[in-house]
Amino acid sequence: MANLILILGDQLTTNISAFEGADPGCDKIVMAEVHNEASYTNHHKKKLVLLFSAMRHFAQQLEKDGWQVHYQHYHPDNKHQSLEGVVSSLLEDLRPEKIITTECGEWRLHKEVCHWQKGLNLPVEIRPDTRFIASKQEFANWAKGRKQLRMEYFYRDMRRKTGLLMSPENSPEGGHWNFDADNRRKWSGKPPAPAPFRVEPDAITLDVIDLIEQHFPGHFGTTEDFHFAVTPEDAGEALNYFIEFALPCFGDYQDAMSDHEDWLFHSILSPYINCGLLDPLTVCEAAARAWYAGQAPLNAVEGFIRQILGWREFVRGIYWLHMPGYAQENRLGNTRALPWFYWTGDTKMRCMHKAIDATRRNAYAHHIQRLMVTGNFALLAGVKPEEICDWYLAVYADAYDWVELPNVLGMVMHADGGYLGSKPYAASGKYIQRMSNHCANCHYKVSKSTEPDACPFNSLYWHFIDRHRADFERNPRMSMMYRNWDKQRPEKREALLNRANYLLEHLEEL
Ligand code: FAD
Ligand code: DLZ
Repeated sequence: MANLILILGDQLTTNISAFEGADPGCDKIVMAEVHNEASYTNHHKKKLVLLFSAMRHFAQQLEKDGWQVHYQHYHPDNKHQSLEGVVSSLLEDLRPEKIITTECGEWRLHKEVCHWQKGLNLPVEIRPDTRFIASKQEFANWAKGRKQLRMEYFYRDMRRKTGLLMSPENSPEGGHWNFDADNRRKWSGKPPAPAPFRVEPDAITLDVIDLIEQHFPGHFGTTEDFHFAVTPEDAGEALNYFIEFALPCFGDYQDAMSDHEDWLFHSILSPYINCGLLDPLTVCEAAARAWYAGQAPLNAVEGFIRQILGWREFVRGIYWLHMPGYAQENRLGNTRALPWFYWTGDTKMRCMHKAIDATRRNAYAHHIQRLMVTGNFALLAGVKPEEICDWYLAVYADAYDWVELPNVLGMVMHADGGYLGSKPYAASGKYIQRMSNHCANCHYKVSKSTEPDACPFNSLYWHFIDRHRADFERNPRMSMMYRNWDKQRPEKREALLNRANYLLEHLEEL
């Protein structure tokens, strides 16, 4: 008897476990564009275009390859607006023996699918997502008994497991596990950054753009200049393009920001890796080959591989180990609402304006913008984790709860009490000045702290340090900050706190 195989919008590959043992002659594939998934957050319009178009291309390819596919195109009047509704509507006609699916990336949907078997009165086989390098159990075993988790040690295990950048003697290539110290250069415009890889929209993508414009007008961002890949072939070309043109400088300028360049030397591959168009291990192997072939230096290649083999796997492990409780964490007791300018980019702070405006146009901002600009500001201002997490989940083409939540709640907001990261990434305007040219074009003066035109990051930084003394004073990585704060004259400290209090009361006006 036939099985019904459900493929989700972020599972767009036949290498997904749900396909294992499937028979094109008898099993039926179901894919559906549904309101519930398209609107559980205010998804960026470009993310909706990317996913619906990639889903349609994938379904078309499956049909060409001889699979029977039931595909629901989005329409607000569709009878079934949830995945369960679509699946249940097929059962009477198809009478499958069971439903097969690969586990969802997000707790929200996973919880629902786990109840389907009872509701649909049919076996539902949920298979593990083998696209990840470490299984959930493997990560849980590694984490067992550790009070704090450190990505670096997990990453070394993943290097050993995959053999990536390991010498024949099983030691790290180049003699070190990590070349991060070499990866902190400011970018002055040279060498020029490559333009992002572009795919011009085909007829399917153009149809989807019209659909999103018509039915999702209130969603964040714009569909203008959509140039993402929507097929595995084009995503593979995006990978080749990155390896050839950006990877050689990826390491040097990994932490840099620019007033004139949105993408710098980043790969822009996360939207594809996360929805199944690219396989994470294949991406790492391609980067490693570039080093062995002498096409890119080790600091770049190791730094890039660490992001995927280390950070990406690490945050996913933490997510599944601690959900659903993790989403409720707020150890710094933040209560402030997210300022409205996160949705408009309408702020005189140049770095914030640039990061949010790029996000609105591109559904993309690179890591340092997310961490040290929009994230840092939310941390310093004491924004409620729930509100800033909702923002990050909505605005990026690569955003899914399993990767967004640990990055925002753990890495940026330190709301898990330091479980994911050993210290908060709090920084004053000096850091932004050191790594970018934003400050030269800013309304605020990074050299000032207490005056009306002083950079808000400066006094907010000291306010953060002061108000969280009990949380961080004994953290060895923070003690120097407290010594510096205590060394300042009392009048200076008071002026800084007064200025920060004023800013906190007038956040919307910044
Ligand atoms: P590159 O800089 O070229 O890095 C290469 C790859 O490494 C990325 O494609 C990605 O797959 C992986 N990677 C790098 N850093 C991380 C990380 N911290 N966690 C997981 N994977 C990583 N990444 C997402 O995929 N989805 C998110 O929703 C997301 N939200 C984030 C929110 C915040 C506050 C922060 C600080 C980081 C977030 N990241 C997220 C991680 C990272 O910023 C993005 O993966 C990266 O910017 C994507 O751009 P890129 O493909 O050009 O990455
Ligand atoms: C993100 C997303 C969107 C916007 N739309 C759909 C959809 O219509 N149909 C679908 O199957 N998947 C969609 N997705 C991806 C799911 O939200 C994703 O599979 C879950 O969040 C689990 O990671």
